[in-house]
Amino acid sequence: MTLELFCASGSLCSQKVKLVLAEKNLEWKSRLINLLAFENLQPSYMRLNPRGVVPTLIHNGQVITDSVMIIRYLDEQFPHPRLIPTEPMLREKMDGWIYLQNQFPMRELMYGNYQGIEGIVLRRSVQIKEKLIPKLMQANPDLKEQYTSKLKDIKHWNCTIQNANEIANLNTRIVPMLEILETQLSKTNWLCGASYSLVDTIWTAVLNRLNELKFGYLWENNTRPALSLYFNQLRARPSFITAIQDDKMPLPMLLAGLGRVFLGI
Ligand SMILES: N[C@@H](CCC(=O)N[C@@H](CS)C(=O)NCC(=O)O)C(=O)O
Repeated sequence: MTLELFCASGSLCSQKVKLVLAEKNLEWKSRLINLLAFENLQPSYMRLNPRGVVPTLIHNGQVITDSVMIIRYLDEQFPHPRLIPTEPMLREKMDGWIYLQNQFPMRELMYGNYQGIEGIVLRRSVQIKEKLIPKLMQANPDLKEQYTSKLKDIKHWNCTIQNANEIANLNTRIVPMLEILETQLSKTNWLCGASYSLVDTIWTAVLNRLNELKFGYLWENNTRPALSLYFNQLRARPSFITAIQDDKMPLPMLLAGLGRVFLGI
């Protein structure tokens, strides 16, 4: 049965899933959602994914949302190679790494730190979402609950990224997080020990995003040598090329998104 993935170009959470699909060499069908054109907020998508976010996986008629749930599901269904350790202690360790990543607000960090035109487009898109959702809610009363909680989340997101102090505060949380990684990686090659695991896919996407946001200096030039070596090893994996390096937004989609964000068309 086909694996169908609703995902978005450049989306961190989509990249986590694409990395796992690539590590397992699985065939899958891409259903690209244009976040800049707010396709994730459209009623048909909100019915599939009530939080209106990517990714969403469809497999054997099952709809699975949330990147971590999806990658766990993929590992259960397609255990070659197995990416979740079998040893209970390592599983617990894995959960700890997932928790550490989940409690770090990468979305706010990204939207708050992107510079130049990219930053302007992204921040403006969140402002537009705030105006768009009440209209969508009015036109689709059956989705009132979903849109209400989406709107609450967007308002909070918008407030945070408009507040330079909050973003500066968030930025100060990066180093302690990297220190935890450095301590582990000075002892083991991978985060859960001797073998590459599911959490290494998650941190590939996160470290790559931090690097894109110009925080790579926090591990480069011997600042955190174990983390630097780890990141280079992650980047050298074929999965990195397919899931991240080649993850560019198709031009027509980008133009449609820019038209929507700047001209409202
Ligand atoms: N916890 C969710 C978060 C998903 C998420 O926030 N996705 C982002 C892209 S990385 C998104 O769809 N943003 C659009 C929006 O919230 O409007 C997961 O891991 O799947």
